[in-house]
Amino acid sequence: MHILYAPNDAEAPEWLAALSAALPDATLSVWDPAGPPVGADIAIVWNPPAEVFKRETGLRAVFTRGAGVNSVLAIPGLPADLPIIRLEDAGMGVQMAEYAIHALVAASRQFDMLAQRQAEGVWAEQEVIPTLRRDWPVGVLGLGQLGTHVAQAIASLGYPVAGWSRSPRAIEGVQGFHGTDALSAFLARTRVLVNLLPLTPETDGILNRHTLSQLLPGGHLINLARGAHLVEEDLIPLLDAGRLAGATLDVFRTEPLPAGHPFWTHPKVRVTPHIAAITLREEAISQIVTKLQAMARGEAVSGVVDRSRGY
Ligand code: NDP
Ligand code: OXD
Repeated sequence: MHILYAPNDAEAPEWLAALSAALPDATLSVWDPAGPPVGADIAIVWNPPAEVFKRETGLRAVFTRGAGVNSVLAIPGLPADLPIIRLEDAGMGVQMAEYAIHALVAASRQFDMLAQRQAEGVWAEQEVIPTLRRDWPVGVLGLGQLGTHVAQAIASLGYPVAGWSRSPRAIEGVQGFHGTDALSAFLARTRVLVNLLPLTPETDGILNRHTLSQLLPGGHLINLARGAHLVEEDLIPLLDAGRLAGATLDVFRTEPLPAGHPFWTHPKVRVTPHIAAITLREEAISQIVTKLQAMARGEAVSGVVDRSRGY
């Protein structure tokens, strides 16, 4: 087996060392944009250039170093029958739950307001009102590997939680909505909206003036999936008009978020640099190696992207 690791980045030496320890018989290469084809049959990629697929014509499977596959599927000329296998949770679900809960309780427990009062040197005890969880219904867009983890973690704190998926999903403690026809009903019962959808032609721009206006009063948006889900120019007018109370954004149409972008300084927007769930090398390699070993035994593996759905 010849594995090509194709982000030629600072992490490459650690990935190669760990892969070599787990698969001592494998040949390993790092992508060299100026080099010749290496004859790889497996690639591990993250935001790969199209040249990887033009040059390495013997690939029989591609693993992604993350959960989202939109950047790989967008590559022109990606061979139609090449299996793309993505990370499934691999330690990201718990990170997403931590992030979503942090953003949720910053609003529901008034921690954002209290940080402001600290900056002013004000003891704000009289301003704090008890949190009634029923006043903070949470809706999770996407009930896959990560959305399910987030929905269950928030439900365990006693918040009313609903989720929206393409097909019906039965998750204990989570009210299920599915399909385009159910989106409005899902939004209308939601105050805090957490986005964990994959980016596909159907979900591109799904967070827009029309959909966000359907949230309950005092709504918050927590976008943890992809920047292109949000129509960025729609958000600030909704915040300024008081139609939304806040937004916590981890992902952006252009990353890094350009200097001078209004999100950097808007008082109702929290920005983090695409870190909601970081790929954990040990978990990721263990998952990939387990799947490679299963494939070598001729077994089917999970996490193979359905190209017709786009995720
Ligand atoms: P999954 O593929 O496991 O889950 C996707 C979910 O979205 C499924 O429930 C699916 O429905 C639902 N869905 C897809 N299309 C639609 C649609 N058109 N209408 C309604 N529901 C839809 O993905 P993951 O949970 O593993 O990851 C989600 C996303 O999180 C990734 O694609 C990536 O973009 C993002 N991400 C962001 C990170 C960050 O650090 N910010 C880190 C990791 C991931 P169904 O269940 O019916 O199939
Ligand atoms: C991912 C990501 O999709 O890091 O894994 O965004």
